[in-house]
Amino acid sequence: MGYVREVCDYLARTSPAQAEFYQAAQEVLMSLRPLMEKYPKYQEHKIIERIVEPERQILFRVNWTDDKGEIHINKGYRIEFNSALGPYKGGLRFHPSVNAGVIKFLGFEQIFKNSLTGLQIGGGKGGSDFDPKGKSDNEIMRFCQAFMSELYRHIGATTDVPAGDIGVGGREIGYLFGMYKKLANSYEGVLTGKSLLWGGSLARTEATGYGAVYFAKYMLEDRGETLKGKRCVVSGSGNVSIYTIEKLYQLGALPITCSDSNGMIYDEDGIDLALLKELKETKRVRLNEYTKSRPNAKYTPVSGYKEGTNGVWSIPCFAAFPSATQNELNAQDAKTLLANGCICVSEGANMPSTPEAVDIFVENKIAYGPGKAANAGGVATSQLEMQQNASMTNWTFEEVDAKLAQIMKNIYTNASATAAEFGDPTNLVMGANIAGFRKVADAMIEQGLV
Ligand code: NDP
Ligand code: 2IT
Repeated sequence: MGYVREVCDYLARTSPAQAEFYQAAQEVLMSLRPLMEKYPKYQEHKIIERIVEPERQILFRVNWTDDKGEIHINKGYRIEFNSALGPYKGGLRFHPSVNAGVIKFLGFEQIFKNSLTGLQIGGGKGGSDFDPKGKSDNEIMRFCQAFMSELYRHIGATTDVPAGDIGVGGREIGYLFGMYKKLANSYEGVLTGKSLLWGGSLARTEATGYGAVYFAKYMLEDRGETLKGKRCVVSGSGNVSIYTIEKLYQLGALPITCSDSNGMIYDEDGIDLALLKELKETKRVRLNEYTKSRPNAKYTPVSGYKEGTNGVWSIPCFAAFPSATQNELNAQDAKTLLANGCICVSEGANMPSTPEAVDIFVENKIAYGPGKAANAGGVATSQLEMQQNASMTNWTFEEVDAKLAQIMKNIYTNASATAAEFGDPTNLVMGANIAGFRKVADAMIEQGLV
């Protein structure tokens, strides 16, 4: 069908230089072809043309002063992509690589991910090109306050509910919430990922990583396999990676790698989780510090990776958990993983595999869980936080974790049943894209042209 090319050409012409957004859009649109052929209503209502266009894009200036009093200017973004299923929901990313195309790709993915959770949440994303690395606590606070001094007028517990993403964790959510409360004069569940002292949900911190491992578990169960006793490789060393590693241990697997943007750790005895948490959550230092306490582990800087590859994916494993960032796993990495016997890839990060790598996983029919399905546990648990805030109750860790596991199971069942319905049962890329899209599209049709 020519419409995929037409829409992609239209996007390239009207929103130039947004490579990550075209990549995300193209993958979804390609997957939708069997659905579009079977149900002409989506074309009649121009759902594709409408869904690729954000409902609202907010771009703003953020000025702040560093500890020396010097003035800095950053770009702020909040892209409110689609509200057919509920208030806009999605994280904020603070990283120097952030631009409109990155936020649009993340917001676009979020629409379908949020739909897959089965909960009432629309899709949005935001952030800034601010670089939190090396900043003092006071600088982080001043930046978050400056960022919120504009964002507060656009968000609210029933309109748009941001959360964390790369560079935004519990500390940043605290400063953002404090400023929102002051400016809006309202104490409400306007952000998720809050502290347990003031409205946060137990298990939200753990949810994305735990969810990605649950997703792998359900994919493997269907194939008569388990993670028990299996070597697993994980990239990144932030929120998603740490709790992926924690859940892997709980299920009896052996996570042997982690990484940051400077290099990777290979610890064949298993990553020392307590040490990793101390380095990354408490001390906030670089990963090369790990070998000071674990001399038997091996640290390889990025310059030591084989050219054009990510070193993490060269370590033989049974299952891989990309948990750092977009396009961190390319075709060569995918081939290496398969050649070394990897049969499962569950994406904690958003769009970590390049399109060529995705094709290799799908063609080889491995248990491949694309990000919008496998990492949906984070946003799902954010919605559980919203539910608790709205009803002024608090659930136990076990209650939230059990709901998370059930949601991940439902997502897997829905994606695989939809893949089977459209003739390719192991293709969870198609299954997740069609299942996520179909619900949003039907809601848009029912709600009229708004
Ligand atoms: P964190 O900021 O906690 O950690 C990010 C990790 O990824 C760090 O180890 C970081 O290394 C590494 N990283 C980031 N950017 C790059 C890059 N350009 N190149 C190499 N390494 C990089 O973020 P999260 O763990 O929250 O997020 C990780 C991924 O998971 C992202 O794709 C995010 O969108 C996705 N995600 C997060 C959810 C959440 O609830 N937090 C929910 C669903 C998906 P360094 O410190 O060197 O930058
Ligand atoms: O990509 C994501 O799903 C997130 N960063 C979490 C979003 C959320 O609202 O919890």
